[in-house]
Amino acid sequence: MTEHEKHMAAALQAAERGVRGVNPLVGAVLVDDSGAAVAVGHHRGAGHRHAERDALARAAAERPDVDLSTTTLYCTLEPCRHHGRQPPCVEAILAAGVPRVVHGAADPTADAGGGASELAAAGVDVVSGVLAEPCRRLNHRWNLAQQQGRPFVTVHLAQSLDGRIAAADGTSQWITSAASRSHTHRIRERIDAILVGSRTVAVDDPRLTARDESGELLAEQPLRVVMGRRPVPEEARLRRGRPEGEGWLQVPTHDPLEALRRLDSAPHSGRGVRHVLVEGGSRVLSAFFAADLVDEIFAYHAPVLLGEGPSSVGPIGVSSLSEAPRFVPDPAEGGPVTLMGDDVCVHLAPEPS
Ligand code: AOF
Ligand code: ZN
Repeated sequence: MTEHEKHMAAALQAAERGVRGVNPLVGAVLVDDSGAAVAVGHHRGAGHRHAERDALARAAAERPDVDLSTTTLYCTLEPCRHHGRQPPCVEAILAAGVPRVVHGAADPTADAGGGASELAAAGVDVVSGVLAEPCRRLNHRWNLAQQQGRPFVTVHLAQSLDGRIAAADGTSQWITSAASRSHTHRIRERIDAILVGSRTVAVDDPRLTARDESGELLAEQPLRVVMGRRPVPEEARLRRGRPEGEGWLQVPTHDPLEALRRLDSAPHSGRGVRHVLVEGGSRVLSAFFAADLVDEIFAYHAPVLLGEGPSSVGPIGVSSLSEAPRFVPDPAEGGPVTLMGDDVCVHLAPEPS
């Protein structure tokens, strides 16, 4: 391993502490001229400061003795050059007077990408492509979603040990633990939209709001999306009162890509919908899996056997093991496996291509 690769590996590790979705996972390490790390930063997720600024802010707070004009900034992603929810990292790097930047993957987006050449034009010594492959793999599905011009898709599977979502008589509350459900509500709070099938709305009458343990609404609420053609019943809880009855829409299609593209331009929090949580039911889930539109899975496995009950995912067109989509542990958010009450929550992503 070269010196550059060693520091990039540390930045990759830091990146994994973040939350991927609207934004990618990004890590940054500031190193002095003796090769010692001065500060480590990471991006916590959309709306939070970027990894580069995080590292620079930590250096300013914890190591004011270090002269930044003698340092090198390692970052897993090319520093951004645009004003989004956050100001451009390129500006912060130039303002801090950091003379060298080493980055891993390129930023594939049209607006934020191109920061490396801006830095080089301003006289910064830029090295690109160090550990480029692992840096790209860390966000491979995020990159794909950007290329396809659609929101990032997280899927939630709350199921029994044998992959079922209800008993034979339809009873399903609650299969998973309170801790698992609370985790889901925290995810609901930070995504832009939650999507379920029109059949699920008719059968389960879900509220699809983000709530705390006592049932109070959390500060941020997702747009609620019903996919499919079945009419939403007049008495559905989705329609009722304020704020319960606000912020929902129906996309009358069975094509998941079409549904996502429509959502991309649906207004939410002053911007488009860029991160969608798909919660079910089994038909909607199979449509998303069959179309390879699942970027991330949180699978909650409760230690209960339901045997005869319906399974969480319906047919996906797989007739032989060799055709079955495989998933790999997703290191984001503190690791791929978490105990939640008596449940095991597994965080997965499709195998990188
Ligand atoms: C970086 N460092 O840590 C991240 C970057 O809405 P914003 O302002 O947060 O910008 C999001 C875009 O910036 C995102 O789509 C991606 O292109 C880039 N993410 N860039 O320099 C970071 N998270
Ligand atoms: Zn940035």
